[in-house]
Amino acid sequence: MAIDYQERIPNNVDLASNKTLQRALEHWQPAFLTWWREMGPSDFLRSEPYLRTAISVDRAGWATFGHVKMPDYRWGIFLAEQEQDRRIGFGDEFGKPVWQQVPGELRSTLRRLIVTQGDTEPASVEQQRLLGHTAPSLYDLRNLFQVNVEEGRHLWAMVYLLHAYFGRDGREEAEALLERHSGDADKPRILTTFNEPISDWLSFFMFTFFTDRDGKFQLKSFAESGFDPLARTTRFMLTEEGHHMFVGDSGIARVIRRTVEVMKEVGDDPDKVRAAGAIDLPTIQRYLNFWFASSLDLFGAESSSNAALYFAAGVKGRPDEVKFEDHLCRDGAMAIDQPDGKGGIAAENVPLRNAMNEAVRAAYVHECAVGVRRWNTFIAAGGFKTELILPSPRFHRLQGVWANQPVDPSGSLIAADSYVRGLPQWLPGDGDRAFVHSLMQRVIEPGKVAAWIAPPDRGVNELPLDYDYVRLN
Ligand code: BYC
Repeated sequence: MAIDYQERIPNNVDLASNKTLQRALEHWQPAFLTWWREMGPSDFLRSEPYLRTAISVDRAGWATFGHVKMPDYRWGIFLAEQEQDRRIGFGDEFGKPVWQQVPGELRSTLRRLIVTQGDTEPASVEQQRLLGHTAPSLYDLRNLFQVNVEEGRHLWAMVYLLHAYFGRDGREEAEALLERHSGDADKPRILTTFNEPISDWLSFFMFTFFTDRDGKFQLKSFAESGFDPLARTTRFMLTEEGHHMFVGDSGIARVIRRTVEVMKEVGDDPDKVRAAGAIDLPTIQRYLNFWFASSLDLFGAESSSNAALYFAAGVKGRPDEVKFEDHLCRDGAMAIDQPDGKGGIAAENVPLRNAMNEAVRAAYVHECAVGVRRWNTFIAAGGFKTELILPSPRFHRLQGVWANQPVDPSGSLIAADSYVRGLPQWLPGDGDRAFVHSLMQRVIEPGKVAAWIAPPDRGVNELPLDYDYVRLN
């Protein structure tokens, strides 16, 4: 369906034919814009970044590019095309037709999941709101704003579902999505990672690599859902998500490449690397440890009756469910290591459905490891032996069986005091943050890049690197 951009809310869901829904969303729209002005990228309301805007769901050309003031961005509602005769691909409902409405008995479960997903989107915009002041280049500033407006669109995607399928409670939840705020002592965001500050660009790149990748896995799980509007919405969201992970992956690669250049000049002593204005590898490792561990928490507990229920009911599957042989997972178990309470580790057999969070987390860890291996090739190419390491998934966890356990990055349970003594080597401390913050000076001359990060390989949409990616009005 073609999208009418003259409409107040661009959409491919034929909003005009449902006046009640249209009015409800038009009522929410000013609240969203107020939130954007107050909690979105601070002080850039008049700037015009070169942004990609979704205009259809066609594979061949779903977006258009142009300079846009962010409050004028056309946040629209786009669902992937409906598949004819789509069937549920997993769980007890396997093979039955997907639902176009919410089944009564799953109403509160689905609402809770959609709210949790929706909550992360504005949360990330809030977390990143001050980064524009310290962007290392106009190219990076543009990418930050691209990520921000698309997270805003993903909020719209979830708000559409709440309004269209959950009546009054849905409308109330949509309002509450703008009332909770990242890091707020009274009304924080729902999931821990989304309350962590992102006050420097190294954190931003780690977040877009590790946390947006959790987003990818969660969205892929929803893309399998028996609730067809949720599946179609998340399928299209995944199209945009790829760029966010690219920003993280390429951002970290550029930081490392610059660090290696400096190491070639001054050697690998972290103090000397810092004195030469680059971020030393041990600091990068500590940031990596923090964001990886925090993002692992987003998959939930290793053994989860919630996860078993979602799978059984056909609400939330596994990413790319079609690739698995057994779509029912009624039998079988996964051996999951956990602390035995006596200082040791014991494996427990968790029924497959209850172990869904862990199965998906394992696939995520595997994908993260591919990224780290690629970054290590840049270090090796510089002639250095140091390697960045993905810590054990048991390290520094706040959710699940490993929550608050004294575990070192290799995954060994250690004495509590050794753990406390080890933490400054393993996680970013005040000194690391102060140093990284000291490098965060904004660079706004087209084509120029801050000294702590290598230039990108190429520009956006085949434009040159010295293009005016943001017009700072
Ligand atoms: N922090 O049974 P359990 C993204 C809660 S990122 C705080 O293990 P379950 C994005 C849990 O809610 C993707 N609380 O949980 C990325 C539950 O609480 P209640 C976001 C946590 O349900 C970058 C209790 O602990 N999408 O899109 O199996 C930028 C028991 O837990 C946490 C989703 O998360 C935590 N980390 O699994 C922008 C998908 N973990 O209900 C966007 C929707 C668990 O007992 N959410 N808890 O009060 C879900 O599918 C599930 O809620 C979870 C948890 C996978 C998160």
